[in-house]
Amino acid sequence: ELNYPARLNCAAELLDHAAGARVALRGEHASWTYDQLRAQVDRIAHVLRGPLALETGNRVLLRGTNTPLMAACVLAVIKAGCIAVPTMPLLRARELGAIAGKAKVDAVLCAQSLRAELDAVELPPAARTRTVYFGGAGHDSLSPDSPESLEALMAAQPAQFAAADTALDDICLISFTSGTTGIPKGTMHFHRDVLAICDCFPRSVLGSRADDIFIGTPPLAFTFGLGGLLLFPLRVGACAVLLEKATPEMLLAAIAAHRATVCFTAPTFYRQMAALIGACDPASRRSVSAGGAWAPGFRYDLSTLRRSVSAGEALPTATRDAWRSATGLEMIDGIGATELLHIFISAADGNVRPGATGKPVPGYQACVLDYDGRPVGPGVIGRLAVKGPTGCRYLDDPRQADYVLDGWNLTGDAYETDADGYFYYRSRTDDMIISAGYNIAGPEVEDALLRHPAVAECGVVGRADEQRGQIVEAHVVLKADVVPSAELVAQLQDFVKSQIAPYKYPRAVRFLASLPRTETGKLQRFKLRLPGVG
Ligand code: 3SK
Repeated sequence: ELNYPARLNCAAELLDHAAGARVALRGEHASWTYDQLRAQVDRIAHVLRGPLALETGNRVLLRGTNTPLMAACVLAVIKAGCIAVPTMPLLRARELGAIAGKAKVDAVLCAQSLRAELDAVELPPAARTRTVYFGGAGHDSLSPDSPESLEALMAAQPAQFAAADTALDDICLISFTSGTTGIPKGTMHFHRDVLAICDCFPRSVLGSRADDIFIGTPPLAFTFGLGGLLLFPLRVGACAVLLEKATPEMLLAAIAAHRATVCFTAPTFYRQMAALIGACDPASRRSVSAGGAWAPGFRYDLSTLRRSVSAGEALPTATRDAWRSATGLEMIDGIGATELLHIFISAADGNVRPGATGKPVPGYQACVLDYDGRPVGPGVIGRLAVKGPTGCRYLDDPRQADYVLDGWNLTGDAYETDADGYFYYRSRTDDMIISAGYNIAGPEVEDALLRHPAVAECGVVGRADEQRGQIVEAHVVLKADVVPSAELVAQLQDFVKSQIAPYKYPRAVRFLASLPRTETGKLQRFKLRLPGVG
């Protein structure tokens, strides 16, 4: 049971309990204790309420990579009683403009390194005059007394700010998702939602602790990253390492350098990291796999890592297996949604069952419904419905009525349960391929293809077909040095037939240089379905 006081400011709650001298955030250029983070947040909150003249409930667009200052901006907006509207760093001017307009933002805090795209946006006039920049370096930095410089404005402010007196169900965050369809939706979340996600998955599945060092790749603008790399660590007084950019190799090196204990990233990253570890000297790799001490000469010391969380996309069993054999770690898979803020089905340790995402995270309920909204039993694929302390509230969007039915959130995922109550992801509801009367889940075919040594990445969709209604079409990215050929197509088809029911094999196979993905790494299958693709 989650009980929060009627008057609640979640940013103050997260910041105010941890021991001041402990390190809260480590970035590439700054490392802050809890006391230092609080002081930065408070100065920014003063800037918002003072020089920028914002009022409670005003909306502030945030644009920045994962840095301590960006994290402080998010917390400051909320502590000041305003509403944070974080945006993904790679968004272009047109997308930023659509978000700024839809959210009717009143101000903007933007990283200096990302300002070029923002400067091309037509912002609401009040927001344009209240746009400030932070975090430049070298020739990129603003002069220390520029009225546009957040740091210059902060320097004139006191280091203590009394948190705005907000209610537990005041909105503090509007998180945008373009989902896999490309049309952005704003999801609104309360102060109590922010604490609820910290008090559900991290407590009952992850088991986060004050001595943890969190690390990972999802942007703070994606609620997967906001939770895993800022809110969850703060809730237990732990430390988070914020990486401005990371390749799989850089993440492995950073885990080792920071002695990280908890990693949050997406399945494709784990797959690539497992491949890099696999390429190391096998003798030294074995000592890491045994969960033991780091072997000298081994390139990546992962001996401190105790938790690896995968979400943002379905986890292929092949990837789970590859990560386990490379590191000895059992991955914690989870499904979350921007609409529900964070992970609501997951499993860890002895509760992991092969192929299953897990069970509802304590605090959440889940069931599988047929297309008439009736619950179906184990072994039947249907629509996932979820209920819990967080839920979908779209900002001014008719799609609200499709998402929430009788208090249940219909996430758009096709799931199946087993007799023990485990939930198995099958596909997005609109990714089910119906071919000659067979229901085929694209991700199952993808998992089979990923086991072939020539395949680096793949996406499987249905393509309209006169005879079969649809056929299974695989879009395959080959590993470096593998040459596409008709023989390879036949080999891949035979391989899939040897792994899963033969009627599921891809009748069409196309080779691509890369797959279309959202900024959060989700495969955009709708793009693979466009005419002329492949
Ligand atoms: O979108 C997702 O898949 C997700 C996963 C975990 C936590 C949060 C989100 C939005």
